[in-house]
Amino acid sequence: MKIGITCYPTYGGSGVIATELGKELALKGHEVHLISYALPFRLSKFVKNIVFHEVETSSYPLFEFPLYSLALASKMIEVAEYENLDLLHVHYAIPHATSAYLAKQILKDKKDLKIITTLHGTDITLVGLEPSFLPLVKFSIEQSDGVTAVSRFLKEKTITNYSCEKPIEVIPNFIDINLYKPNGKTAFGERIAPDGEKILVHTSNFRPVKRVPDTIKILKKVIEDVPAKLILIGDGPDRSECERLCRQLDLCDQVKFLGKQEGLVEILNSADLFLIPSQSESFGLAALEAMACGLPVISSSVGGLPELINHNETGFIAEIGDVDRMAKYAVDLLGNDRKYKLFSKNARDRAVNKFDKSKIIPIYEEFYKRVLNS
Ligand code: GMT
Repeated sequence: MKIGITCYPTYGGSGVIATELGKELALKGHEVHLISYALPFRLSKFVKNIVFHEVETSSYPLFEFPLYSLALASKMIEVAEYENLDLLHVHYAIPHATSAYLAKQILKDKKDLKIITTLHGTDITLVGLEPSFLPLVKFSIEQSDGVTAVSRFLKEKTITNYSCEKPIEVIPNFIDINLYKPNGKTAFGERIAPDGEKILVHTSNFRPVKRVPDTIKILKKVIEDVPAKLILIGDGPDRSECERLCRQLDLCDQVKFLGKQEGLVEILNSADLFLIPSQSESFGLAALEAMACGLPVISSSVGGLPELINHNETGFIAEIGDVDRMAKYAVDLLGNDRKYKLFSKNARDRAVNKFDKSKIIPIYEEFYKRVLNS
């Protein structure tokens, strides 16, 4: 198949999934055309069968804001026509599904370009709900030839919040279990915790929806019972507040801010527990990466997290903001070696058995075929 893929190229789970999907499809012999405003960060090396098409927005004194959605639609038309695409798979509805709709309509006398939209999270649960966006998002989803959501939760939200009548296929996110795997404790871990302290870890884009300050409050409670450190990976609007909270709670020596990092597998392997106390999380790809490395996860009970994490088996789930309970769960696991090992194995097994790329990529291929034949 000749497949166009559009995604956000910067840090973020939707861009990761879109790019990794593109790479896997290319490996299987499909021709993949990635269309975005910058080279996706997961496409750092040459991959046979993948071509990148950059969307450029021209500036003109009359335009106070760049016309990205239109520039994207124009690039989609160009690539679909001249590369003879069979379908265009867009990740994150806003504005990608709308640009794709425009491209499809403009091309309709020349070819039947099929559009597949994958819903990832805040495109449905937050941004898309803004009254000015809602009709546009609903329309663009319903005009897609195929729609997928990364969890049952997100599918249900789309149906209820948008009165969406389009069938939605749930295709969960995936991971490469041969890349994300337990490697044993690393030298990095010994540097962070030289006295054998336990290591908690969290990775995100530090947006308010991630509730990163909760991870620091959890650590504060955990160290009352178990010596521990917290590694925070990523960057974003809440980082300064988190640094201030560390100073206020006198935790500067126990919390390490690493900023954005590439070598996630090594860092995850140095840690013992993954924390994801989000306010909203449609899937939780970061938690899946940790589970694949054998880390039990402590999460809030929101969105798609309960579909990923089995409570009292691969980790623990608590109410949003209940840092006391989350800390109790952490102490329970970190202080009981036998239980910890069992949870660690369960977490890895669940990632391997349910979310390995070898299980999910064929589901996408099958879905593509169905849409092409519709
Ligand atoms: O929706 C977002 O906030 C952005 C998006 C992204 O691009 O990272 O995250 C969502 O998609 C990820 C990949 O499917 C999921 O793992 C995240 O849970 C989801 N984020 C939220 O729902 C907040």
